[in-house]
This record gives sequence, structure tokens and C-alpha cells, in this order.
Amino acid sequence: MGVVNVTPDSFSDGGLWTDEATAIRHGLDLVAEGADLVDVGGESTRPGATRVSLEEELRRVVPVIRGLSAEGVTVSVDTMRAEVARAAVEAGAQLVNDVSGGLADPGMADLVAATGVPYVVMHWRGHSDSMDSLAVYTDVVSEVREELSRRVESLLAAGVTEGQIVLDPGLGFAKQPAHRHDWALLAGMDKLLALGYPLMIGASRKRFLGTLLPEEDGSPRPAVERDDATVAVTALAAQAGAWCVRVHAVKPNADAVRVAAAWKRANA
Ligand code: PMM
Repeated sequence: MGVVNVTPDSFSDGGLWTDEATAIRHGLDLVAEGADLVDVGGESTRPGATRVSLEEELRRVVPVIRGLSAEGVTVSVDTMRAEVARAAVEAGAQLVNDVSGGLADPGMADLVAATGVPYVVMHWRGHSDSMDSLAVYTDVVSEVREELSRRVESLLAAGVTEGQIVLDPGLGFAKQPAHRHDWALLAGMDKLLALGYPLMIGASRKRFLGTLLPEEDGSPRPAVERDDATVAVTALAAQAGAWCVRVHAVKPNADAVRVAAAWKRANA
């Protein structure tokens, strides 16, 4: 899955694809580089970010989704709002990617049930302005697994079907690099896969990679210089059974997925 952030303030690519034509062109480039899906988002979720209005989010994403869908691209919408998900599906989106797993908008479960589209349920504890303070765990893998399975139960009760659900541990969301939460979740992927749903992994350019690879002065490596590390995570995540990786730099990550697949085939 390639990322098109139609936002002025996303942490690694904010401001690059804010106008409609540039965003559509970028989405098409990602497909040419090997993306099977293009994820279009209009709200930055970087730590500390404040929310955009519903109107602004709609204004940013709907034309881009319409344009990419018209070109035959399989588009997903990255949104926490049922209203945006509805408009996105009407504009051609075929998947809803909700970083709040349905917690941010009580209308989301019904919308997903009504449209029948695949739905990414990410582990989330709160909005960006508070998520760092919510990153408190005794055992991050079992707590994330438990919280995801409670989300699944509630979605199924609302009429969403098992076949629609994709899970995601939410790397970087209420996870602290200093406590290695993201690494524990990657190493514990088998326990998340044991829930029986496809797994999405969004490691691309995230903080935990920056802190793994500090600069000489000790500061984290800048986001745009974390692609090589992202590719290494992609290879390992694909090997461990991920269904999808959500990335900014598609070409090298698509190569890594192919390498892992060839390795697996040779082992079969
Ligand atoms: N991360 C971001 C945004 N959306 N969606 C899913 N399913 N999983 C993620 O890990 C995820 C996401 C934040 O990254 P960005 O600002 O680079 O898009």
C-alpha cells in the first residue's frame, strides 16, 4: 500500500501532495512503482497534531479518490470519520483504513457494515494530542491483542463481517520508542496473526526507526532518511506473514515483498 497524504503537516511528506493534480499524479506513480493499493488521507495523525474539520478533510480527499479510482487504481481512504468514509466509498474507494479502529466515530461501524468494504482496524488509544501519554503498558503485545479483539467483537456485533476485517498494531500510535513497544509488536506478530485476521503493518519512516538510528549528536535520524530501515522491516514483516505494508517509498518496499515471497516459495 502506497501512501498519499493530502495534508500540509504529515511528519515525513507533509505539504508535498496537497493539490489535487499532484496528489493524483503521485498516486499513479506509486502504482507504477508496484503498489497494489493507494491510501489517501486528509488528516495528519503525527504525534501532537490537531484535528482538521470535516469539511476540510472532505475537500482534500474526495477529488483525489475520485481521480485515482477513475484511473482504475484500488484506493483506500485513511480516515477516522464515517462521513468521510461514506463520501470516499461513493467516490470509488474500495477499502476504509481507520487508525482509530472505530473508536473515534460511533457511526463508523454501521457505515462499514452498510457498505461491506474491507476495513482496517488499527490499534489506537486516543487522538494525536494525547497519544504519547497513553503509551503505558505492562505487556504491550497482549494488551494490543486484547484491545484489538474487543474492537473486533464490537464491530461484529454492529454487523461488520469477519471477511471485512484487517488488523493493524498501530506502530507509533500510543507506542513509545524508548520502551521498544513497536519492536515488541513486530516481534509478536504471530500472536496478533493468531486472532485469525490479515495483518497490516505501518512502519514506514516512523519514530522508532529514527531512534534506532541516531545521528552523531544523538538526535533521531530524519524521517525522509528512514526508507532503508523501512525496507528491512518490510522484508521481515512479509516473512512473518503480514498481509500488507503501508509505505511511502513503494519501489524498494515492493522489491522487499518480492524477495520475501521468493524466499518463502523456495522454502515450501
Ligand atoms: N500510520 C499512519 C497513518 N495511517 N494507517 C494504518 N492502517 N497503519 C498505520 O500505521 C498508519 C496509518 C501515520 O503515518 P503517515 O503520517 O506517514 O501517513
